[in-house]
Amino acid sequence: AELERTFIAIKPDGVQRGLISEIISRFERKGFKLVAVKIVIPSKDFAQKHYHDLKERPFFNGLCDFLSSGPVLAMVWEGEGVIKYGRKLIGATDPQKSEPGTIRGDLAVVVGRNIIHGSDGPETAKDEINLWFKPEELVNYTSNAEKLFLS
Ligand code: YYY
Ligand code: MG
Repeated sequence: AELERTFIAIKPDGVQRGLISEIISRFERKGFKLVAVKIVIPSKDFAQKHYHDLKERPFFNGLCDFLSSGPVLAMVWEGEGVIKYGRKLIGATDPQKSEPGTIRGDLAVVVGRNIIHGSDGPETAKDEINLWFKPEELVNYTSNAEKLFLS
């Protein structure tokens, strides 16, 4: 299977609410593999880079203020279909519309505090991984579990 990676971040509200282990466990139990992780407080300038696609939107400034307001848990997850399926685990952008069973559906109520970010496609995944991590921060390894379920 193709090596596929996505950028996932627990935003300051998710970190402050103590949801790190809950969120990591959902990706881990699914069978995805954690290949990079760090906790950082991004600068506002960095947050603007991360969300540059949204700079024309009315909520852009508040969004960037919020992302830079406290610790963010930045991660790279690897696995077959992880970009698209990661978005499925996360749920719709507006937690009012996220299905129960998804991270936002189960754990969030308002769009401005939806606790988690996930790359929305292969190009953004590559760009966001490169923005948040140096290549040497990504770990290449084969998990014992993937030997069982990948042929
Ligand atoms: O990728 P995703 O996080 O699901 O949504 P985006 O459309 O990329 O927006 C990024 C971020 O912006 C969203 O997670 C919350 C915030 N936001 C907002 O505050 N108000 C909106 N109407 C739309 C998005
Ligand atoms: Mg997005």
